[in-house]
Amino acid sequence: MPLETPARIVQRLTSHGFNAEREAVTLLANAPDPDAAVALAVEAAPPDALVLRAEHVKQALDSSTGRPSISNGDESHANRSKSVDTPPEARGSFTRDSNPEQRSVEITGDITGESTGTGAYEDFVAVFRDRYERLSAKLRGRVNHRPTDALQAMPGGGEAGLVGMVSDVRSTANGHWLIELEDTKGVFPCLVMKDKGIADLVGELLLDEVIAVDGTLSDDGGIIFVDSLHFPDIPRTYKPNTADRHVQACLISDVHVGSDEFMEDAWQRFTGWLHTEEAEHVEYLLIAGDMVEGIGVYPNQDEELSIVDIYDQYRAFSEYLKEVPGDMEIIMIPGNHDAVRLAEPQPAFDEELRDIMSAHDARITGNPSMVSVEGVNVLMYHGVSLDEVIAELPADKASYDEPHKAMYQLLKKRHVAPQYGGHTRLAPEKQDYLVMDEVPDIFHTGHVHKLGWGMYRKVMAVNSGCWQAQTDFQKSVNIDPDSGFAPVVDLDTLGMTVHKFS
Ligand code: D5M
Ligand code: FE
Ligand code: ZN
Repeated sequence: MPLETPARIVQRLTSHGFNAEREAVTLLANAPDPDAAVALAVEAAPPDALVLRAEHVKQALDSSTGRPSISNGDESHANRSKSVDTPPEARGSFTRDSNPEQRSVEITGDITGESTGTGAYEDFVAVFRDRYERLSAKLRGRVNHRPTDALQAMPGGGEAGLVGMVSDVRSTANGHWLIELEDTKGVFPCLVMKDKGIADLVGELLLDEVIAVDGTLSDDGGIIFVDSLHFPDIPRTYKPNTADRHVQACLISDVHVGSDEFMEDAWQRFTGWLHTEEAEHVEYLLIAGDMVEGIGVYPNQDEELSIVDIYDQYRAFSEYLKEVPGDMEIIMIPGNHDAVRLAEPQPAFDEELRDIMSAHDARITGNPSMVSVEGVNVLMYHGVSLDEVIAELPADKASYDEPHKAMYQLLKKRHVAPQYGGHTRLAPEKQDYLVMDEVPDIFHTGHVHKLGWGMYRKVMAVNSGCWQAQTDFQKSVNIDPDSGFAPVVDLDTLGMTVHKFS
């Protein structure tokens, strides 16, 4: 079946305000005259229906061929008799065995409605204290640690360990590294000699992340000479959860509707493809932020807007969402271009925006959120901190060309946005929602508009590309975006396939 037909049908249905089930589109595509069939189906569909279902299409096609039309009688009976008596129009179509009753989605770690921060100084103290508590708990068993005040009271020369938040990293006159670690009692200096194997790890450090060190106290007791350095990390023995059946999730982000560079054609090829047999196991669509281009996000952004009103941008996005099969589950979080607070964690879209996007019954949650999809834990995070990680770390550890490696660093630090300040705006809350308490099975981010994926200690890290062509700013700084790609993960094996639509 050529891709054009379902794609064209989907667009026509969308223009009539319908989101459609895949089987409905397949039935229409296989009709002898698909255009006439669409017209019939649109006319016959219930006036209040948002989703055009296969049964609507069957009814419309049946009534046009003089088959007994379905009255208000027993609907289940009617459906049964019809499925035995397959209309000739549907021959050659495939049957989807998507089983909505087998689906399961559960959301945890969502800030929406839980935000208590008032922006007061104490809240910043609280959020860092909570970060320290939760990340240090993952490290305490790894070193023979003491709080900084106890270290200060210890005589020199003995073994010493410390779990602390990185408050400073600088090189000494001799080229060694001085790391200051802070705990709830104070700050303590730790020296990593340049000729030690672990010196390479110093390049991976970001301010405000929590690590542990082990070593020897100097003779005067004022400094630790570090022998080993530990990150909270993913346990090497981690075994990921997988789904019990063959089912797939498509992971995308950065749609940027409302931008001159939004790639409508690629998007429509993608949504058309979702209606084909090749995509029959793709039952979930995860969107990791930047649904729309927004307004006033970057300087001079208004020069590249095709839609200038933010609500109109969401209305247009909602229309594009209607092209996604009505029988797919959509889960989405906001990004830095979306109309929610910028500081992370970001709560989900408010009622007004949800209302605008209601045609496809998407699950809408905060940034970040842990989403359990058929037992597979997917950590969705937009990814603003990736800019920071890439800027701070050496190119072999994190770069725009290999965004998944920057994600590995976040997994290692067990925090989605370790360094406070710079690009990443942090909301003061009582709790640090950005700590990765639980190990995800899939880590899904976007934001940098580059496609990259890979396994870090059995965790699948995926940075989806975008649906926006290169902007003037990106041209000026040589960012060459990966636009129009759809990465698809098998939830039963965590295997990856990438489809290109640009
Ligand atoms: O950002 C997409 C990528 O481009 C991300 O890596 C940030 C970078 N970017 C884009 N525009 C700007 C400006 N004006 N200043 C700094 N960095 C920028 P996204 O936010 O998803 O559009
Ligand atoms: Fe983006
Ligand atoms: Zn972004």
